[in-house]
Amino acid sequence: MKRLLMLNGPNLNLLGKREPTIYGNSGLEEVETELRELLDVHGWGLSCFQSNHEGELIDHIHKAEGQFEGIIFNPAAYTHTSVALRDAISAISVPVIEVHISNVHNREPFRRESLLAPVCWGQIAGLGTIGYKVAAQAFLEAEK
Ligand code: CA2
Repeated sequence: MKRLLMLNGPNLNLLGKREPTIYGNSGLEEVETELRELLDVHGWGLSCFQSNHEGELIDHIHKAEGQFEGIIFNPAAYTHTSVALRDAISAISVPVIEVHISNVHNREPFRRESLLAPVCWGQIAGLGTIGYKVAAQAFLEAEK
């Protein structure tokens, strides 16, 4: 069975509980359920992992090699800081789509820079949690 991995970085466990004007009302579990439903229609599986710890995210990226068709990754604040996550993505052959719920381009200037985007297949920002589904659609289309 073809499978995707959804990874979410620090503080995204608070999704739907705080700052709804920026990040919306849906919780992470709801996002995971909707994504699983979408993939299920196409006979694909989904694994999900959220962590507030950089090393745990790196471990999951390493373990994804050979296991998944793609990774949907919201690295949260690590997007703007983590050379280690960039190196982990570079070290695997599984394609990664970077997803941001908010429009990182109309917020503070430091959010405009992603250290990870240059080593990802693509980047989606500003579509709210719909962005995760758009990323899944891209992987489905690419595998047709
Ligand atoms: O827009 C995004 O998805 C971000 O990756 C979210 C990060 C932020 O640092 C990035 O610049 C853009 C922050 C995640 C914090 O998530 C929260 C969710 C609900 C309430 C509070 C924080």
